[in-house]
Amino acid sequence: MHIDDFGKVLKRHGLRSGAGVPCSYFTPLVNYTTQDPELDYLSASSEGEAVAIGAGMVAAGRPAFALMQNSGLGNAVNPITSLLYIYKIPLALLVSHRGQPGRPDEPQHELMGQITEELARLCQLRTHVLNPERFSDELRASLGDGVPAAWVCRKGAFEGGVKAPAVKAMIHSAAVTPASQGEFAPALRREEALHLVLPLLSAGIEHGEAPAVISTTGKLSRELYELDDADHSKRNRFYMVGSMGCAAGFGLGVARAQPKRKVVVLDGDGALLMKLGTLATIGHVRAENLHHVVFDNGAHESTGGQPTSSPSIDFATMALAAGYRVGETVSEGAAFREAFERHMAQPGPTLLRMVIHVGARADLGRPKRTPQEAYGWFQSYLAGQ
Ligand SMILES: Cc1ncc(C[n+]2csc(CCOP(=O)(O)OP(=O)(O)O)c2C)c(N)n1
Repeated sequence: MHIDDFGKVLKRHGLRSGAGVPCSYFTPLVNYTTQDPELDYLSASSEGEAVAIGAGMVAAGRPAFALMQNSGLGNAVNPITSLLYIYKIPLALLVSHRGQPGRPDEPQHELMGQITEELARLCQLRTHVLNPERFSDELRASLGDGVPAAWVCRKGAFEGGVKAPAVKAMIHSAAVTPASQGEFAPALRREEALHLVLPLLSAGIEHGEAPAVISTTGKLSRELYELDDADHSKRNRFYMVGSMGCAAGFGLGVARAQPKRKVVVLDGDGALLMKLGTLATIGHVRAENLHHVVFDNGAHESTGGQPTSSPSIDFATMALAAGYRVGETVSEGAAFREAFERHMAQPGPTLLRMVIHVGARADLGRPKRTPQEAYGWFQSYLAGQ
């Protein structure tokens, strides 16, 4: 299929946004998505991150696609099964088919080549082999039904189009130092720290102007849910219950789709470490409306408190090195509140690391709303309804 014709179909169905990781089968497609000024395409650091970004875009009202090599379908299985599936997010996945049976290819593609379509179907993606004559109808059907779908694209599926621009990497190297330095001893637990910034997470909520708040999976989302008002009606919240590490990518998707809305990502150290590449993606695109907060207890507390490598890592310096405008560490309540407010008042991306104690209430509940209800509320808030 000529890539220009394919692009016309995407646009006809409103798909002007997406993210992905390239495959050589997709050279015409990636050259097209990265160079067409009408498209907002982000180069992701992993396929799972691309799915999270695309899902955030869809949640914020922009139909979106994620493109990947089939080897990367393996990297994306968790966000597909615990983000797209549970929230029924109709992202369009374009998956290349390296290692197609009967066609000689590199050994590393052999097994995934055999199981690509089956894996996509097992993940309950509505799965098609890309056929130019059927693509438009299939896309319309999946968007209409609100189901995530995959198109497996064989070798030679796309042709023509513009060439990739010559890359001349100008590497800038500099020592970066965060404003905050020294030792940080925790004073609060996560729930106490969250409590301090609740008013800032809800400012403007009645007028539809509150930030979009995305909280990472595990106890953080459960605590935020419990702290929110009695009927749990804070519709600007997206309490993630899966897709560990994807809160920041999802937040980036929302931030791209709604550049005038502030987006707050409430992350954990374990989750951030799982998709550390997302720091680079956010920093590279200089997401001005994104504010990243990491509740760092040095542990995977939600699964029993096993240590993470966070104590030997400086997330604030890493964020600065990745292109964030601000990277800062705090550990005390008043400093946290002050820094959070200050970060929200300036252009992002900003990263605030709040060093906290391990510890949570024994009677901590779990979200009572179904994932689809919760997603519907968040989506309708972002749509201004
Ligand atoms: C892909 C994946 N791996 C592992 C888990 C299990 N898991 C759920 S929460 C969690 C710990 C998260 O740690 P962190 O982000 O530091 O947050 P904390 O629990 O300390 O608040 C783990 C390992 C998961 N949900 N998904």
